[in-house]
Amino acid sequence: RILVTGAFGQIGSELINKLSDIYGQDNVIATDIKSGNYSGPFEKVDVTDGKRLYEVAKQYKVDTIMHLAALLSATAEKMPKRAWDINMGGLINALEVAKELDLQFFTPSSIGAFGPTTPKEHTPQDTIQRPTTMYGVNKVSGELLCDYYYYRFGVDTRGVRFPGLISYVTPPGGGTTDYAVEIYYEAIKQKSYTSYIKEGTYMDMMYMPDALTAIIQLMEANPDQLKHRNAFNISAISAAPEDFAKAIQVYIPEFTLEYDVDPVRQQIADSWPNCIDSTAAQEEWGFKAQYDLQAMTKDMLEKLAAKLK
Ligand code: VAH
Repeated sequence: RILVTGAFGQIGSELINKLSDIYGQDNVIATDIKSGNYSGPFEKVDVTDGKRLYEVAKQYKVDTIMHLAALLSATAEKMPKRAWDINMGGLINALEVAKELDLQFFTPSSIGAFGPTTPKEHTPQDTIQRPTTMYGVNKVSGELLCDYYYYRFGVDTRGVRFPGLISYVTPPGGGTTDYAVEIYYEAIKQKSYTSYIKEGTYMDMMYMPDALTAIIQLMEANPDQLKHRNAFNISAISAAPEDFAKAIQVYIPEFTLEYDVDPVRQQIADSWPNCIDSTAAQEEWGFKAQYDLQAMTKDMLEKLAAKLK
């Protein structure tokens, strides 16, 4: 039985369906601060309420927690103290439940866990992590906290550093990489997009199906193979806004891209790597992304054309 926090966010809303397909919907307990579109078990849980989280995990006799509830990078910069309370308070509550009930534990880190002094090209699995955003501080702290719960208490914690995730089901909320999702919606709606991230800004990106597969593959991996735990670099695509425009123009030749840079989100993006190295994940648990920019663009435009009809 798996309890998912943040179940109606960008990752959660697709993860609960993927987990239901594999393990059966009765075994996937969705929790969030608001209800959403899911016909399986749902419980209203605010992850800053550790007692409530413990009670739900105990009531449903779960053996795994996938902790996704968090504020993303741009939102966290608007309300850093609140971001600390949710991102760190929620995380340690979830880790405590995993320790008390002996649960397997997943939570994502991010390329946001790196900062301006991190090598930007082929960023190594083990390297300098001095992020300059509250979100990044939360992600580095979260990685260290999850490793601590593994070494100190034996909790089976595992995580990945997600790139910007692109999906057509639930839009992300308050991220820096959200432009890479918006651009597809606007390409369908009005054949043009104004990017708040400037030309030539490279970041790691990944299509949601690859992200979901990575979570399940990592959680099912043989623990004896894992030299790392929190958290694995994984990436699929390194792209800048103009690369998305070129890929879209193959299907919508008249698509145009303009720029109106948002200095706050540009500064966050500039502090992150251009492309990270996924070798450790490939070697330790067989990570392999299926979607490149062209395949993702084809699928995104097809699915959105149907969704936005
Ligand atoms: C964000 N989508 O932009 C998230 C993610 C790597 C980016 O952490 O904050």
